[in-house]
Amino acid sequence: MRNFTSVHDLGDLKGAIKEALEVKKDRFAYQHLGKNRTLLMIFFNSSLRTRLSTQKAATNLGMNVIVLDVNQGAWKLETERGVIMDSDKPEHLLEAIPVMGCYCDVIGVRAFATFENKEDDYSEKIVNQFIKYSGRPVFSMEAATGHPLQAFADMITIEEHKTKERPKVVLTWAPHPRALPQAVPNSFAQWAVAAGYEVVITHPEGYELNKEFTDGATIEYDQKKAFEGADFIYAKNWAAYEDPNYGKILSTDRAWTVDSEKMALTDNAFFMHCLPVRRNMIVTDDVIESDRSLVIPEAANREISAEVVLKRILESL
Ligand code: AN0
Ligand code: CP
Repeated sequence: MRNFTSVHDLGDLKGAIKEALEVKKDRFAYQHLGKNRTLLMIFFNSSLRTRLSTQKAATNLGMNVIVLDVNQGAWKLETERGVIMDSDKPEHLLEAIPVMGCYCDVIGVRAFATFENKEDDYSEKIVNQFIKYSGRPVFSMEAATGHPLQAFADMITIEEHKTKERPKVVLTWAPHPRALPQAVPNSFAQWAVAAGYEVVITHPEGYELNKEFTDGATIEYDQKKAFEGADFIYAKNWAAYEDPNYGKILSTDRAWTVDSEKMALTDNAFFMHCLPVRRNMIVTDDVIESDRSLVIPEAANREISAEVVLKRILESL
């Protein structure tokens, strides 16, 4: 595997999850793969888990790691070709990317949707320029339309906790005060369908996601009905996808907050969220603190998903 931006890059998902569970048993078994190899992690946006877990995974594999926060200490980057660069951005991405490629063997990129232009976001303009111009294998650390390292960690976590062959997995929208990308719900829906689960998505009207990612899932606008008999509840906020409201907040209705009353409708479901989470907006304190909450195991599995992805990229060099 050279690049990793989507579930399609992994090939057989079941096989990849199996490989992840093997890596988890002995995460230092592949140190030889990363010797004298350098990972460069580029962040256009903030991060706690991705930053720490990916660096940990790389060091498990014997790699050296460099981290660049583009907005803290690097030159501000122009991303549009053809502009007269007389603004506050002294450097163009078209020079910066190949320069970055000179100093490393693998590049991880975090570049969220900006919500300024839907076409630019959904064509993954930034990550695709890294793939095209860096000369290095590139993997997504959450791009405009997907967060595959998170979805991979979530699938590992579900496999570790499920008690049925085909659990009912519910992705629920929940309120949040700021407009958040569709990357996490897009990937979660797509990967959960690919994993063979029964996938139900519930959200207020107007929050429909891009069908390319939700194909194979059922949409249920009644949140309580969706929760009935669920084995896993995955909460996430996202801003509207459909035009003319792309990137907009249509609701902050706290009737959609996940609480213990709604969890009681499920089949003793586990609660999941990728973090960071706003308590008592997305989920109440008691639900996230309950013994059915998987938020910490999910975060722990980010080290494993990143290690499998880096391992496969290193094997291809
Ligand atoms: C980001 C998002 O919703 O995509 C990152 C989640 C992993 N969350 C925030 O910006 C709060
Ligand atoms: N879940 C996740 O990607 O967290 P960070 O934004 O902190 O990296």
